Amino acid sequence: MKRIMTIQDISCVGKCSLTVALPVISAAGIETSVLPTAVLSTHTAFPSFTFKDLTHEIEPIGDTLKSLNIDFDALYTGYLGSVEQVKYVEEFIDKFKKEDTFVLVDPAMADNGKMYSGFTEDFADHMARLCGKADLIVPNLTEASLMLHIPYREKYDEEYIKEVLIKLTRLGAKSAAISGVSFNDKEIGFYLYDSITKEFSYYFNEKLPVLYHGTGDVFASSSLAAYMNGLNLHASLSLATDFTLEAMKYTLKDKNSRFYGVNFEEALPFLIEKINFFKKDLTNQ
Ligand code: PXL
Repeated sequence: MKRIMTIQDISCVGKCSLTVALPVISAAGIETSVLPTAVLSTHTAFPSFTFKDLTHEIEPIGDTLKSLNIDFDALYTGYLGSVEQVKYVEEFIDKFKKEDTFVLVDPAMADNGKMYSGFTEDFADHMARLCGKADLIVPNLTEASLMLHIPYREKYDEEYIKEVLIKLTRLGAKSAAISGVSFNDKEIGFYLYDSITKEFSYYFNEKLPVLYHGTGDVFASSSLAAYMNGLNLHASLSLATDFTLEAMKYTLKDKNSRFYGVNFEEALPFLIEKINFFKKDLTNQ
């Protein structure tokens, strides 16, 4: 069984970070170890929340796991609460990354042209440094713009997205995928660039007329869940796009749906079915 380590906060209520990564990746048959970087009462889009910082647990937890010879097939970082936390997470990656360890960095810190509550813009420079350690980064266009110090644009074309992707990989990541790319009212998806092969690829699916919190975490977690099951990067990100849409559709359908997260739980059978279908295909090849 593959084992991954995910490093991000745990928000008691408001589905995001660890409360998304742990169920999604575990359900896909991957042992999911967690390193909670902070405990919050809710995510930071609520009007008030508590924040218990666990920054100083990162180093001793890492040292102890290392001394026990525990290792991971992938390291996945998401929302991190401070500059100091980013530094400790970088050290954790240095400690555990081997040649074949896959590192996914989701620089979760902003959306729709704005930083999440509590961050100053210089935080993006530290996230950009962390992105340099990754095999794959999955920023949205707001996060990409902040890390590259370019103005955020709501309207753009394919050439612009390609330019941004090349700049993103210059931060040091092998591949970059911009999530939430949309060139029209009907479709939304990702645009991927592999800096080793210099290849671009993309995938789009239906764009719903709603925005939900936590879709980035659903997308990143399911991408890793698929990738750890042997799908290639493009197929993993495409399946994650479909799964995120499926979760959003369940949320829309539910008259009592919460404003603070998507109904990924009911969409999990869809994800697992698709992963199993791909795996059967892979073993038949
Ligand atoms: O979904 C990203 C995220 C994760 N964790 C916390 C957040 C957010 C976004 O606002 O506040 C604590």
